[in-house]
Amino acid sequence: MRGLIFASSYLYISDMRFHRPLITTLFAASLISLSACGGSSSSTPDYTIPADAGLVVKAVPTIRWDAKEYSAVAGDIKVFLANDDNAKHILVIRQGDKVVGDLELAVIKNGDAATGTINLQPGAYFVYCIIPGHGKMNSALTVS
Ligand SMILES: [Cu+2]
Repeated sequence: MRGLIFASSYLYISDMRFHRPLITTLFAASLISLSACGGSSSSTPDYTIPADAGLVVKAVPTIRWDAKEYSAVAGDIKVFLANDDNAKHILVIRQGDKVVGDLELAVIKNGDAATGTINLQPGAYFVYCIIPGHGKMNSALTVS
């Protein structure tokens, strides 16, 4: 940056005609890089699914999980939740209608992701969203 400032002030002193185009170019370049960062495409998710995730759940439009049934291996299960939907979701694991463990994964907006670990014995569970009105987000989870 020091070099750039020096270069532009040097040009300013030496030749006024070169100064303006340089600043304009720098400004335009920074605008382009800003829009490249801010622009999010729906086809390319912002998150990366951890390789060691034992349970991957995605919220998808409209207010659903991406599967009706999930499965996982008993023990410490790394749960990864991604939001491909546009609403806020909070995932918990339930057995019957009771929450199991203290896992609570929240994803506020599209592109958000959250990771947590829960220890589960073999059995039948549900992947559930505790947001009011999201009762459809209640998929079976078989742990074996
Ligand atoms: Cu939800």
